[in-house]
Amino acid sequence: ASQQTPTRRGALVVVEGLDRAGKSSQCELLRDYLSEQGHNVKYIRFPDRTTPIGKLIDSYLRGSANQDDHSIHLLFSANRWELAKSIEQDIAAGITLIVDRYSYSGAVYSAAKANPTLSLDWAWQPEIGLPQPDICLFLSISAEEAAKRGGFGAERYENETMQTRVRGLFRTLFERQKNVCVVDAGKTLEEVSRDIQAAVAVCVAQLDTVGPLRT
Ligand code: T5A
Ligand code: NA
Repeated sequence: ASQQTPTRRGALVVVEGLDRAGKSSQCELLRDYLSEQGHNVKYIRFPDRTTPIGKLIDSYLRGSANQDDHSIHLLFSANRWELAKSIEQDIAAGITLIVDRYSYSGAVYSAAKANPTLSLDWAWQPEIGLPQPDICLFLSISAEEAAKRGGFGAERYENETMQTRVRGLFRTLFERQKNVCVVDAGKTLEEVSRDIQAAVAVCVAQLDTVGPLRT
């Protein structure tokens, strides 16, 4: 009797960091690298501005619509939940997903608003139960290095006060999280990319032993 080899699941790889840390550039480089290595790979990003919820988020970020802090927070989270099933299905089908921002940005940017009823703990709650990353690469960059990469854009949150708070909150959050790998993002594109490839290679090699994707 012929026996089918079970599909080896894909990995859930999250890339996080401050604005201009180089997340999107590195996600693209990692996607190309993993494809060349023969992996089935997909690159997705949050917020996903294409869905109905994503469109609300987009107009909020551009400043053309206002939202209560809690309300927009829950929309960012809902934007991940609406893709949770498809993330699980892709991983089970053997696709490695590279995710540009995830729950960590979700909790940290909302908590950085210093709204007295929106703590980091409150902000984390709606993220619980989402697919858990096999690895979260945190692209760490100093405020000085980030500033060299061009001025702030026009979107909400792109200002010094927010960025400083976000930096501190990422640190607090990552002290409590597993599977976080801090990458020095102040180096050249190629150097950062090599560091990421090395960390992801270790993660992918362990997939057979870590079992199914956790939620
Ligand atoms: N947000 C997001 C929430 O509040 N809640 C949530 O739940 C989520 C998911 C939009 C905003 O939404 C917030 C956080 C954000 O404020 P976004 O669309 O991901 O999030 O933000 P973007 O503006 O697209 O991305 P960033 O500004 O954060 O930039 P990246 O992706 O970190 O950086 P990248 O790759 O675009 O590079 C920036 C510049 O630096 C250069 C690049 O060429 C580019 O010019 N660069 C380098 N230069 C020198 N050396 C290197 N190593 C370099 N790497 C990149
Ligand atoms: Na980006």
